[in-house]
Amino acid sequence: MQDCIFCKIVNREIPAKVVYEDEKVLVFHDINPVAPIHLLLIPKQHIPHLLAADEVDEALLGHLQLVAGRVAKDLGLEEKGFRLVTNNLKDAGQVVFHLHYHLLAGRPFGWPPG
Ligand code: D5M
Repeated sequence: MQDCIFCKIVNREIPAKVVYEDEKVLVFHDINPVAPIHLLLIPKQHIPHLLAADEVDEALLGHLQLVAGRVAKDLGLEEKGFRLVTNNLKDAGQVVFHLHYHLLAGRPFGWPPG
């Protein structure tokens, strides 16, 4: 999608610190980290948010979660754990309208979130 910042990262039109890539998914460092580890996992395909996803995206969404687990393992988070968050639309605080999961780790997190 033309004006989407994450599509531009996928197309290498703007830089990002990529830590994992396959044919469907890209994982890179968040530009404004809120934890010692703060990665973004995105489908390469432009899906604005989960409400815009469909049955045809089922395998892709499953794949994204498996990648999150693998990346977390590679980062040595088996013991301490991590948080996986997706903000959908305005009240959740979504600012980039290309579906993404925040993988957060490296410090304890409170519940409920603010
Ligand atoms: O979070 C959107 C997230 O996207 C936010 O944590 C900043 C991050 N962001 C925005 N632009 C970039 C670039 N260019 N590189 C890396 N990270 C970026 P949301 O869930 O929509 O509130």
